[in-house]
Amino acid sequence: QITLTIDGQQVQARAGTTVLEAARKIGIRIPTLCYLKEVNEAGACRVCLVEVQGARTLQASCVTPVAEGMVVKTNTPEVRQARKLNLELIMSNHPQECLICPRSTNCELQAVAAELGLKELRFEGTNRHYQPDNSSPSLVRDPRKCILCRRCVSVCENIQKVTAIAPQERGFDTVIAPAFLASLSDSTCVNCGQCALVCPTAAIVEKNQVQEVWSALADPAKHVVVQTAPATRISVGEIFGLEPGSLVTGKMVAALRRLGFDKVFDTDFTADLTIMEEGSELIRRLNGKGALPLITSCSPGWIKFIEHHYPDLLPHLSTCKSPQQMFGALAKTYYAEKAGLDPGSIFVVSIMPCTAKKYEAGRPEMNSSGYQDVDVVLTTRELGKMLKEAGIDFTALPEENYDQPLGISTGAGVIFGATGGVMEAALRTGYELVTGETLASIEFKDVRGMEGVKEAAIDLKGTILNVAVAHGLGNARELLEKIRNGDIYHFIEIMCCPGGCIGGGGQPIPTDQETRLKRAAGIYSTDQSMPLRKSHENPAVQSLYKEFLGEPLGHKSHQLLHTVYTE
Ligand code: HC0
Repeated sequence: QITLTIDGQQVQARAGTTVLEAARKIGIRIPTLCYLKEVNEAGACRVCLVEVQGARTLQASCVTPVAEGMVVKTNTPEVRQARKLNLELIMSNHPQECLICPRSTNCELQAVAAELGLKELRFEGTNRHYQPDNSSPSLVRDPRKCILCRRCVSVCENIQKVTAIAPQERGFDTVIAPAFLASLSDSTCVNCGQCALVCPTAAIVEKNQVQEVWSALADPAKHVVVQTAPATRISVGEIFGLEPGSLVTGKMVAALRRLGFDKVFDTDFTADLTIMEEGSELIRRLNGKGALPLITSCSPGWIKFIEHHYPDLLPHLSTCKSPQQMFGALAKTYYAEKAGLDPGSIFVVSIMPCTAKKYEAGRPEMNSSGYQDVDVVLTTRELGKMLKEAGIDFTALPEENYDQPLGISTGAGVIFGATGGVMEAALRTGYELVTGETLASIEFKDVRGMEGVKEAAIDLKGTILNVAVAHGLGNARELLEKIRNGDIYHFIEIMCCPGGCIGGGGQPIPTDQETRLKRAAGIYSTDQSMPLRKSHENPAVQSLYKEFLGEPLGHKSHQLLHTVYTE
């Protein structure tokens, strides 16, 4: 332990702690912009300056380690003035568009400017000449709003290990962009949106498709249905001031009805269906038909990643489409038939915690209904914007139920939203299908939690199933290298984003580790509260097979619910 003094208070901190962290420990808030704990600790923005006795200049507290006997002042006239000056310089070439900016009221630059009491902008810098990049189906990059904090670069390079963007050019021309200033759509970007999640401003945001949904809702010729992803029900409340992890399924359903959707359905229904199809596929592969390990295929950022970086492992991917896409295909076939609707008039909207789902919906494989299966994907954040625009008082809404039959689900469908959830849901069903016995304890805690790669050996009454789970593409790389090196696994879950979909790139901002943990806790307690917790017990899924699909991996399933990803 090291003892230092900050603003006259003695603080004890572990060696290696920064002055910023030590100050936070005793309730002293130092403003930051580029700092992102354990992801981007670069000292680039210089708004966290403090005075350290004996040092020649003011120090960036986010990169200054504590030292024995150190005396720090965080609130002197010099410190305040220097922070303001640095902020003014950052803002000198930042567009003054706060009123119409997509991050307005949730912008860290705006918040720090208010916090520091900035009252005038004395400098006029050269506005950056780079134009917004609209090429991606998921994200919009606007270099004019970039403050060069490098958070997006760090998360893309160190957490996702994709490195699609990096600083290009020099000096005033410096811009964060793909190599050779290529567009995002021409890069290895997997559309995960982790950059948008950590961007302090609106330099990278999701591609906003709210207007397309307003137009569909206003079109009397369209029957507009909506599906909600597992991880949206425990996060959308945050936009309305609730704690992360607060379960607001009923209010979300009510809100979607108020917006005018004709039917409000649940992606959890097709998550249960995915387990039926993928579980059967696993059993088939264990019987020698197809490559092992089987790897899950429901996370579209992960799919793009394997296509770019590990094409040799593509035969391991499950042929199952994601629950989002299974839903789209069934909405325009099974549901259309049941409801007596022309599938061409059905407009399918998804509410997803994910930016890559926008890209997935537009992939050429995703039209097995004869139409584009999912028409528009909105992120959790975009749903929040729609609800605010419509003047809906979210927290005051009553709890309502999903429409049937595509709104019936089990706890197994809900846990898809957290890392390890798809695996656990598959094990709950797989165990019973393989052994013919009822599981005594249905919770597989070895595959839960935030450890980067989780492994477990599951005993299916004599047959040992080696399973592994990775979340975040950096961790996925680690696991894929093990497969290439010959480590033996039977079944693997990979989710693109840290924490799984609860940490998706379309989730409310901020999404930090504390938030992810709270959202995961919300997911697991929702599962516990559900009357049915195993996918094969979902009565609506059972009816779907009886009335329409036949059997898992049957002809119709093959046609509507499966695909093959190629290089
Ligand atoms: Fe997910 Fe999904 S669990 S990817 O994270 O499998 O986005 O929430 O909707 O499709 O169900 C996201 C979340 C989904 C899908 C499901 C899967």
